Amino acid sequence: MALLEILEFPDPRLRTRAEPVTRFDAELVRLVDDMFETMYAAPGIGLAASQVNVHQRLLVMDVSGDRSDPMVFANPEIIARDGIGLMEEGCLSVPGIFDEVERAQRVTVRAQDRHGITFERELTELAAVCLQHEMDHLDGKLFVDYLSSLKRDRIRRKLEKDRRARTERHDAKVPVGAARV
Ligand code: GNR
Ligand code: NI
Repeated sequence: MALLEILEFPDPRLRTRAEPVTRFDAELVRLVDDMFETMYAAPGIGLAASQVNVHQRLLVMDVSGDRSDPMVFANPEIIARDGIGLMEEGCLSVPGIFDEVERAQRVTVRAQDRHGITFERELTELAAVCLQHEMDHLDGKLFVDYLSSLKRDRIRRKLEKDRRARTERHDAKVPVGAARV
């Protein structure tokens, strides 16, 4: 098992459109395991492969709060949606930012599991919101894209500043004269 690095807005790699999963092999099962480990450690309730720089149509979720309902969706498609509601969202790729987004309240999703078996599942409430949020990632879309360009620019500048501050702190740990590779 391994923790994967999560890309952060405005990294252009988050804008990649993911390709269908075609190989349901041991490597995919390992990727799914690593995505769960990364998501639980963050902690988060969902993670799309796009966020860990793997541009395949794959996402994991667990909205149970006690790790009791891990869900894997490969090649997900929403085949029915119902209702509309506003929900406060956050994103591991947009750390520390929360805002309201309009989403369908109930969705039926058809997808494949980690072994390639097709299933359908109906999701409501937080699980429905999370699935739509994760599926957006697979199309290179982030929740901040639903906000005004003014807010999005402000968020981008804040995250760039936070990232610079983090980089400077790491630099300070490097002893003077030490080799950098
Ligand atoms: O952990 C997460 N919480 C969350 C809360 C409300 C709506 C969506 C989410 S998904 C997010 C993890 C993440 O960034 N997944 O892509
Ligand atoms: Ni996200």
